[in-house]
Amino acid sequence: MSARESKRLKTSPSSDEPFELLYWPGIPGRGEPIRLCFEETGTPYKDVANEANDGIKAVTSPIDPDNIGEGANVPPFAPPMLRRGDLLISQLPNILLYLGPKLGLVPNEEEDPNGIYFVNQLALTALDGLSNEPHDVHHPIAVGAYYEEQKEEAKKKAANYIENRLPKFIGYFERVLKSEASSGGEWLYGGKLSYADLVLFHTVDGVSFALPKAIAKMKESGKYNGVFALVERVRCRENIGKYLKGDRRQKYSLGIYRKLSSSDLDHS
Ligand SMILES: N[C@@H](CCC(=O)N[C@@H](CS)C(=O)NCC(=O)O)C(=O)O
Repeated sequence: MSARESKRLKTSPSSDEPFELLYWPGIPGRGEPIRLCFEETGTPYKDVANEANDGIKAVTSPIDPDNIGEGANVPPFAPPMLRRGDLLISQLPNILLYLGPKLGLVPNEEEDPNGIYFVNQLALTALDGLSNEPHDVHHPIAVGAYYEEQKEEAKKKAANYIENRLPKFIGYFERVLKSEASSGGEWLYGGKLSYADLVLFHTVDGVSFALPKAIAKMKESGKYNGVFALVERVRCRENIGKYLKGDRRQKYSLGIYRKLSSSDLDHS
């Protein structure tokens, strides 16, 4: 066996090793869809930075510019990260793709070998338009600069997002729910809840926090009833419902989903 092959084997955890989420403490952020996968399926996990006093070190250490990685793992660029045994992976959609088959949140591979790619496609689209773009609304110029330094640009970006991009993305998911692929319009794909539904729930919930008036208008229009019904369907799932009311759920604040002052939101 080559050194490379033996390294690869080292990062294949056995099925009983615990899942550890490494993400910034105190905000839902890009860690939330991962938490929702665990919560929905009743899978035990450790939310390291929120649960351990010095848990933040577990988040900062792997992304330290001097850290050249652990064993065969590629050094991660940013949280969220998932640790399981010797394996450490990052990038939210990549983590969802890893967890999907293990937690039963994608179609069975034998019955529908392409299903996982459709679920991934849907999750990526929701993350593009309902997570990454809302983040860029309040940070249109520089991720590392304060919102207050980019307020003028944020105002223009918010108006455009509310007018064009938000309805385009929510409208896309409404279209998906009407498609044959959805199988009935209850869930996005294959007539069964997948992690794409959890991502859509979280991202619409987050945008509803950040832009409540824009979302209220969309609800009133009656054009997106399928999407809003799906969001409520996820909210009322037994395990998710308990989680949302419990202590583990972090509150929205100044993360991806951030309320802008009313003067910044003429069009909302
Ligand atoms: N595309 C990545 C984005 C990761 C990301 O932007 N993480 C944020 C926290 S939500 C971060 O800390 N970024 C640090 C940076 O970009 O310098 C993903 O989906 O995981």
